[in-house]
Amino acid sequence: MSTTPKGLRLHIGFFGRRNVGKSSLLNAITRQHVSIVSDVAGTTTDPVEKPMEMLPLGPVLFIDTAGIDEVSGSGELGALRVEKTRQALERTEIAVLVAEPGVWGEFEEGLLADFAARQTPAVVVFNKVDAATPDAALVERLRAAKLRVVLASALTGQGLPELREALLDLAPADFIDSPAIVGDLVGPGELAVLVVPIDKEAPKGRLILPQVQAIRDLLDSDALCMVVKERELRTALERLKTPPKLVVTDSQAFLKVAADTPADVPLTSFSILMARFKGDLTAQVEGTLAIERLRSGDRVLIAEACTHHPIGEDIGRVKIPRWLTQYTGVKLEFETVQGRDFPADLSSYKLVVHCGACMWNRRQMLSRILQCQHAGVAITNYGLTIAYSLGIFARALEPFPDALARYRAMAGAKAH
Ligand SMILES: Nc1nc2c(ncn2[C@@H]2O[C@H](COP(=O)(O)OP(=O)(O)OP(=O)(O)O)[C@@H](O)[C@H]2O)c(=O)[nH]1
Ligand SMILES: [Mg+2]
Repeated sequence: MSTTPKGLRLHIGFFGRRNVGKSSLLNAITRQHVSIVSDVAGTTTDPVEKPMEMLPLGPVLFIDTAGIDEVSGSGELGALRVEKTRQALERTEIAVLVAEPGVWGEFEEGLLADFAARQTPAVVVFNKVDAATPDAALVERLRAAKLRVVLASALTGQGLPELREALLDLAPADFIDSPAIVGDLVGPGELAVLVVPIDKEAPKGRLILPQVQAIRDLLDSDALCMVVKERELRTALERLKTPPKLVVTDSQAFLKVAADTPADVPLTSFSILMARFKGDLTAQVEGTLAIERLRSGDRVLIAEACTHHPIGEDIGRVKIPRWLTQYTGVKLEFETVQGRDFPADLSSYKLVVHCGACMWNRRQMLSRILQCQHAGVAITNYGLTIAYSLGIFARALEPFPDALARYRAMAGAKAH
């Protein structure tokens, strides 16, 4: 990700008076010490730019500006700081105005006016709420003006999930949407084999969206694409002169397809492709490992983005509960929700197993992931859960080196 050109990174600027905690907030949100923090007002002088990978947003460029206020804004040096900050504002795509409780005036109003004039989306953060409470009427007035307001503490971490969520909400759509489903994994002229079972659950006369999107994405990448049912896979592979670059299967046929695909051919599922395309694969890989911690009586929430009538051996209601129960060997309590009915209070669940959210935009899915992280609840998805329960997790992650490395680092010797 460090190779992402600066121009393609989302530029997030931190503005505010001296000493309000801009650098501290930035460090806290990135969990890295990128700017020097001190209690001497005026520590940051030039804007500090830091390219980061901020989950779930992706490549961002944080700009930590020098604090300006009545004292530092006067004189020659002050004029330079003001000018530098103005320049930072010019390249800022999301502005974070940091203030501390009890200090608000023309300076903050002026910055908000600047943001508005440039049509730069902005979030106001009242920092240091561990030490003092911001004026309720002011917070109310800002919110009434449709501004995002977050009460935070860089010291305790309070409000940081809300700040991340605000940044996600304010980010432009073309930044949020990840470009590739599968085309980046299969080069021009290379072959992908897609395994599509035609069973009772398959809709009559057509393919489902992730399958169609995968085919289209492969065509866009000048790749070759072969589509087979799981029963014909072995014959199809035998007929090929060279092995395919990738096999993608419906998760429900994972075991058979894994058995029929030579070990040196990378294999994954549509649902795992969707975890990357619509969500955050690494975060959901981390969430999957919560399966190891499930105990008897734990509640598992199965969440489906679409509302459909369950048919036969429904994946969310029958198959995933069965596989999870077999793997863990304990009695779990499953609950299913559909569409927008996602519980506001997730605290009673140990794990959320989400569908691939193929009908949603990425922001919606990322927002759910953040909601879960916020509540301290692990979130995974259908394909990842199935691969894990069936003992082929590492294999299914092979096409995604970052996610695989994360899994190996977390699972250590137990990685399978
Ligand atoms: N109590 C409390 N103190 C904080 C918090 N955040 C920052 N501080 C303290 O406030 C002081 C200033 O923090 P900085 O992060 O350097 O502030 P800044 O806005 O970057 O300052 P300049 O770079 O000078 O503009 C430091 O002493 C921090 O430890 C917070 O959430 N709570
Ligand atoms: Mg600073």
